[in-house]
Amino acid sequence: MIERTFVMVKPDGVGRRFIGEVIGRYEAKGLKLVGLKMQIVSRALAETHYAEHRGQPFYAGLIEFITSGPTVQMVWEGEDAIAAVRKLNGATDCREADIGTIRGDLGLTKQKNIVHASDARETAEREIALYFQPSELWDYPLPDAAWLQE
Ligand code: 3AN
Repeated sequence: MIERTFVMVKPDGVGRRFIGEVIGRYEAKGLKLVGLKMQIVSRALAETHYAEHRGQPFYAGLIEFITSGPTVQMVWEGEDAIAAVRKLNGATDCREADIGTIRGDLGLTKQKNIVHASDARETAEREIALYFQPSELWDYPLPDAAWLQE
């Protein structure tokens, strides 16, 4: 099923010049970019985004890290896009992520793991709405669409 997912290139990914690398991997897979912006995430927005992790030992560090520098927000669309992006990203801890994935190829730690992506339909809807207005999402045809859906 065609679905949309939210992705963020975290401050380490921006700082290490991996914006293009990340976008390139999703594009090569066949996903379609339908939203894109760059910002330093405010503490309030970060706390809303990561509300489910409040109380975890890594929570304070996570908020500190995610607000520490510019980040890139994206919405990607495609056949089973949520699972596709998470497979491309690899396991949360870069040390356990398979080689061939973004985290497995490019990262060394659990917190500085380059990208965030939604893990389910409801999360994707919530995160897209948190970072994008409907008018910032673009519906446009791509000529190869027929090759990229079930
Ligand atoms: P994912 O981003 O793979 O869905 P989550 O949702 O479990 O991972 O965790 C959200 C973010 O919190 C991760 N991207 C990672 O940066 C950070 N995180 C999760 N667990 C830890 C941990 N044990 N130590 C440090 N950071 C963590």
